[in-house]
Amino acid sequence: MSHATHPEVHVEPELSFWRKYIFSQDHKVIGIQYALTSLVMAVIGGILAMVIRLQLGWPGTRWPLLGSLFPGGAPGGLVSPAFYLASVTMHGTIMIFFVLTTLLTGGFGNFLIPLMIGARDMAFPFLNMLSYWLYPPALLVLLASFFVEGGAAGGGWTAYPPLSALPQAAPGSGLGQTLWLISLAILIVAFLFGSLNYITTVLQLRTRGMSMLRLPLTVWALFVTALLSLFAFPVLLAASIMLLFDRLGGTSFFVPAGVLIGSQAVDHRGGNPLLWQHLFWFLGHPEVYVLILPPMGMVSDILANNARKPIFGYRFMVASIVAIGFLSFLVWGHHMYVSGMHPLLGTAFMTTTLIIAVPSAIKTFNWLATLYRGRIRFTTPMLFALGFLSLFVTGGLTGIVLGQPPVDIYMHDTFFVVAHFHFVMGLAAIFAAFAGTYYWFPKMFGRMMDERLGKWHFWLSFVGAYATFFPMHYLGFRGMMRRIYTYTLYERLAGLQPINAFISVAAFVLFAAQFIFLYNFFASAVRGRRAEVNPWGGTTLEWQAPSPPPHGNWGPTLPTVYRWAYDYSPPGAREDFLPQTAPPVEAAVPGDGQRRGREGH
Ligand code: HEM
Ligand SMILES: [Cu+2]
Repeated sequence: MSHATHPEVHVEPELSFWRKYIFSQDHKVIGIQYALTSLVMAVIGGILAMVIRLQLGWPGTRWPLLGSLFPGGAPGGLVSPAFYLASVTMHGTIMIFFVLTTLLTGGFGNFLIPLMIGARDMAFPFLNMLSYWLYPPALLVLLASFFVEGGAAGGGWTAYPPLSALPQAAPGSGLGQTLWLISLAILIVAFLFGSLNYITTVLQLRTRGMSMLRLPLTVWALFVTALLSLFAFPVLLAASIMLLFDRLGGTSFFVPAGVLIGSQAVDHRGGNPLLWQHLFWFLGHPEVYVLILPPMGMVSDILANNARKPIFGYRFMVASIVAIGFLSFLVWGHHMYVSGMHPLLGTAFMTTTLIIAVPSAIKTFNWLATLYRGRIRFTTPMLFALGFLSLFVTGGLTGIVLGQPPVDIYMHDTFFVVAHFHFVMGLAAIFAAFAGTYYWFPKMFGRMMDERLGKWHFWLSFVGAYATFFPMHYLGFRGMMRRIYTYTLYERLAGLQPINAFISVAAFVLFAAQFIFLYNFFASAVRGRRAEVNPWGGTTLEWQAPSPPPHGNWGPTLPTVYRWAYDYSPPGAREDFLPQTAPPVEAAVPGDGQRRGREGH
């Protein structure tokens, strides 16, 4: 559909409750469904993190409350080894696939893309509804695995064979692992439906005047993210199905001959576990960018809005997003330096890994330049966006350290890696998601979130995040491994217990602080202060729609775009911003010539 032929009037029949809120085809409802379901999963993933921290802080201690919460996993209050490994695996799986991916693309992507490009909905609303409705079955299958014989999968979120391929290998290799694979396969189909929608919508449904180089960076980031998902996820889908065949169908894609369990030889031959590692990380590294590109986009818009300045280096920002997206397919081998790869190949992956740091650094410097001499408003969304910046830089720097094979061979699978990816991916992405929630909440629910609670939430989370994860670098230097049940059994690691206890206490504070957010979120949705249409003085199109926007988003006519998304503090304008819909004449005042230069976008 070309831009000029949008249906201008769109009469909506009155919908039943079911069609309106449950089986809805409205991108905003689907976005909120995705976000709320992700929130439930985040609570479950968080509880599992607390289980992990209880065991690591005080290995071998009995916690009566834990015993009554998880009678199977922690009989008598003592976390069992199998339940510990299942907690680690499910925490990682849930947080990466069922919280961050679903929240950022399914939640923010759905809600924001049509609004920010001036469309009435996604290109394929029915497919969009299907995408969401694959998510609950996937998560039910995943959570059901806690209750089956042997418990949930225990082989890590990376599911390396042979542990994940041989049902008899360990308790967590049984039915739990099969359900894990099935669940992931269902969820990947949901992601693919979503990606097709986001890509088509951005390419086809932009309103009049919204050229690609006038898109807000949030949309650029979500667009490239959708391309990454589309190219990367099918590889994991195929690999998961192959692994299911190995487990259930007698094939040997990933299991070599001669594996012994106890003294029993397994009946497999000819496979290679490294094949899984390649397939997994061919998805896995792009996946980490699926989780960080949308935050980069959202933070760009929130920083510019709260600094009241145009984003610095817009075209470089776009180019960096595209470059990161492309390069993310060429670096997966940096997860496999210890797999016995040829040193020359290791050097090649090191080189691509260091190159990908360049566009990330460009973005970081552009954000700093955007802040420079801005009239900064320290709103809650802004605090979380600044928090993102800090966490992303902290985690990014250790990425450069880990990218060197000689260093990584020592650090691999230690807590140094845990610290790295929690900063750069987990924390940074979650802080950006909080920034986005506080920022777009008024558009989602027509009410404001409480700023005072928001600031408490921010400071406790920010200090809690550093207190929890920063000391993990040191644990890694000391050689403490990841995914270890009782490190105190090793004499050289026993002395690390006090630091681990400190980390656990900090983690409990961090966890508790999130209840401030939950309270603020639900209380504000019901009785927060009513939001104006454009409470933050934003330039982008969503701030022109009513709060919350009706089904179809816009009145009888679609908005028309005349300028880029960053006309903050334009010289000579009446207000300190010009929305993208402001026609050039409105600003025909002294100083106009200067601004025109930027309108070329
Ligand atoms: C400057 C950019 C980055 C570099 C150079 C880098 C480098 C690395 C390296 C070399 C490892 C492997 C360490 C090991 O397993 O021993 C690693 C692990 C990891 N990185 Fe990064 N990284 C960067 C950015 C990111 C970003 C942006 C994310 C996510 C948004 C991310 C998420 C992860 C995750 C999840 C792991 C752990 C994988 C596992 O379970 O083994 N990294 N990183
Ligand atoms: Cu990677």
